[in-house]
Amino acid sequence: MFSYSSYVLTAVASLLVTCHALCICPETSGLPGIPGLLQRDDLKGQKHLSGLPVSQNKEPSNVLSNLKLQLSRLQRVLALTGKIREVGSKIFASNGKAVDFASALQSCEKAGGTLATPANEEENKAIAGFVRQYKQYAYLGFKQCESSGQFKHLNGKPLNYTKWYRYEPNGKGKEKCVEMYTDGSWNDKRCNLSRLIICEF
Ligand code: MMA
Ligand code: CA
Repeated sequence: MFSYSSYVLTAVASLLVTCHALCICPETSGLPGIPGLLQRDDLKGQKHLSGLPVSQNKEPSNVLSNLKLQLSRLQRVLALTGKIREVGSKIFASNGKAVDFASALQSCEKAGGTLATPANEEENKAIAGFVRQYKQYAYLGFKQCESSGQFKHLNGKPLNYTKWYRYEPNGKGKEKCVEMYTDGSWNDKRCNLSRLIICEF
């Protein structure tokens, strides 16, 4: 389990506590209309998040927009603290641990994701950010196909973006996994080494 899962739970719990305090106060605080403070739209209606049954919820769309805003705040916290990097619709995350390829994949899948699989330069750069952050080469979500010897995505699809280091891949069938170097370039490598876990969600 990633360490930031408990971090997220703590953050959500503290948001609920904060919400409870902030939702009760504005109506009685005598501080109406302070822009960006107590009357912020994203704080209105949060009473619904603090424990009332859903059946008593009179403002479902307000609750949904509050949830989106709170989720976006959490994403910005996680990005600020270096826990996640977002590119397009993908979120990359690492727990800073290094294990062999099969265990890395297992960890990502257990968390509901898969190994980081760069599909373009921007994604590759985001992943390389973790490699530099943790000073550990990382396994990527590619594997050498037994029959063709070609490197493929774990779902079997061919690569349409590559970032091989010069003269790579050179493993002649003995290096069936792919590691990322600090500069973001790739090397085919044996699968039984300890490499950084970076997942995508
Ligand atoms: C190592 C190993 C290979 C890589 C070469 C590059 C000697 O083998 O990491 O995968 O291609 O270094 O020199
Ligand atoms: Ca190699």
